[in-house]
Amino acid sequence: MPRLKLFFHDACFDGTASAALFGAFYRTRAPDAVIDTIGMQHQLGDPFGDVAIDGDDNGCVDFRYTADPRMRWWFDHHATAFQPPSLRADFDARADGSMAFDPTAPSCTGLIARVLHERHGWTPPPHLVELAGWADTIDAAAYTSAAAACSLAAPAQRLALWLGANRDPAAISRYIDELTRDGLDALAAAPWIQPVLAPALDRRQRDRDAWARLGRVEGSVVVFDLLGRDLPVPGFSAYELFPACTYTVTLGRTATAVKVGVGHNPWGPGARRHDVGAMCERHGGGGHAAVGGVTLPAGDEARGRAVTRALVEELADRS
Ligand SMILES: [Mn+2]
Repeated sequence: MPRLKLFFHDACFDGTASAALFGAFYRTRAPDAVIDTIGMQHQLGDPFGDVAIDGDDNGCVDFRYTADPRMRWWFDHHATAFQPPSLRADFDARADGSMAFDPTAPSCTGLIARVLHERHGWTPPPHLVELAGWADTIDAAAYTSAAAACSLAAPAQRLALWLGANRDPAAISRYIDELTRDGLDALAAAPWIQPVLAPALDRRQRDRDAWARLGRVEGSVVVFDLLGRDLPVPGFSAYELFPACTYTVTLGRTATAVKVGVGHNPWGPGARRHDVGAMCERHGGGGHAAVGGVTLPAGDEARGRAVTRALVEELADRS
């Protein structure tokens, strides 16, 4: 049986939804195909450096471009998809019907659905149309309020929480596989999801209380220094808890990296005056215009603090 290796942006609603949608399309053309899904994380240097692109066919969704000629399918919407930027020329020279890049697309899932329809006449089944709609909402943060963004009422939002809490790569592969066939409500109610989802819902409530105590307001920025704390990044909860802030800067660490995250409050009182992704790029990171981040080597907390300080100084409107 032919094997498709499908690389996707790991632990991300849009990344996994992109993999599910593309996998469903792929199966319409190759019903026997075995699809191996492989989560990818942004890192310093080439993230494909020690990754085997060795399926009978290979694809990558919602993640950076690689010039490796074995990567036949590629779809992304991140403005920083080409790193180094010279890779863009390789894409332009190679681009054919199996690749697409559109940094204006709200989600990669929506981009894939549109492109596959235009080029291949494929219409996704209703549950995948719903999935692409939620990916557009979640990835572009197209909510009417911070409260709506932080709500965990909808199955898609509960599953996004599950994706952030899950630590088992095999479970992500199962999640993608079931999403190709099943609706979000069925998956959010599936018994195998609950052992991770239920504690995650409890923990979210406790974390909210901790973020409310920890946030430090500096001008128009709210800063969260999570180093040494057992706390995830606040995400949109920062804007629900600190509605007057224009930007949030978060310093934290994972097992493998020190990370600085920057976001603009889309529901706040202040317009965005900075290209956040470009700012982060100057510190070695990247992102979108309104959301970005810098990833540093594990242990480099001093540089993490220095980058945080520099970003806060640039963003804080102290007038
Ligand atoms: Mn995306």
